[in-house]
Amino acid sequence: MAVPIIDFSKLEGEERAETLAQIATGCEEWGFFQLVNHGIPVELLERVKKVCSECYRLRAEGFKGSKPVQLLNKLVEEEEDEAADAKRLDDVDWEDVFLLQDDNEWPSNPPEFRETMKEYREELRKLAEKVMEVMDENLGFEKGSIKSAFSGNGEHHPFFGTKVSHYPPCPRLDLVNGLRAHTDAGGVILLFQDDQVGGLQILKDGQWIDVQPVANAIVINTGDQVEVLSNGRYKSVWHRVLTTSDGNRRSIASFYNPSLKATIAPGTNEDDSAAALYPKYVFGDYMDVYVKHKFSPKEPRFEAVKAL
Ligand SMILES: O=C(O)CCC(=O)C(=O)O
Ligand SMILES: [Fe+2]
Repeated sequence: MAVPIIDFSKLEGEERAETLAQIATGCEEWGFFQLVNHGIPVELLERVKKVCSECYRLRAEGFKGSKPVQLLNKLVEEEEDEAADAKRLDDVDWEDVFLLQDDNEWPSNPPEFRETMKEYREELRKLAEKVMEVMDENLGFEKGSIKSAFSGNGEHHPFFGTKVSHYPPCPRLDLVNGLRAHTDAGGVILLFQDDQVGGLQILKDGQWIDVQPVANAIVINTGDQVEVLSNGRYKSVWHRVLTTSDGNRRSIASFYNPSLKATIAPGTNEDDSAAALYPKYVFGDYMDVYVKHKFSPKEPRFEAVKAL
């Protein structure tokens, strides 16, 4: 059983109908799928890998003094002293991470980092919007509906953030996760994962299965807000990253989310509200709940915003 791999270029040709159907299956049955021939130049992807790895190399000393490393060292010491089994660390992730947004400070080294990542983000933003239009079509929404919902009918800007992560080698795989299990809060997530080192897993029919590394593919998944807009047809799926002992996994996740001011509700018109399985709320309120309960089930988050 493997996460579907879909040739996005076929959307333009004779196999359009099959490709739409594959994406519909990816959204409905998996919540995750991998796109190949997605139109992002391989040459750009190669530059992205290079600048992110270099940027991490320049930051790596910093990770050695970070909270997960300190906590793990402490736990291992305690284990040695007490000759007892150490408890897992359940409140940290073994991850070196920073976020790129339109309006924050980006690393200035290596010198090509900013220009490369700006170019990459523009490409990814366009790809996200194309994927959202496919979802519109598959869900029977008017073209542009999801984007419009995310922008509060054009009054605000959707959020677009890119998280540059590295999961350094970890000495105790049994004691800490790369990233704890969660569903994503937002809209559509586009992940450029390491083509050598695996570790990402999704929960499918009660089993954790690997999202196999595929060189230069972009992994797409949907977050809690697409679950609400689709009234439960496209469920956000639990995923996690395992630590590895020898690899150093690079992963670059771009989040195309609603504006914090956008109102989110099932469907695209008032007629849908009767059969709505989810509440209507402002995305910023959802995020206030999410940041406190990211690693817990999503249903109580929907209940919490419903009660507001
Ligand atoms: O690094 C990965 O592969 C997954 C990242 C992720 O799930 C997240 O940042 O929400
Ligand atoms: Fe995630």
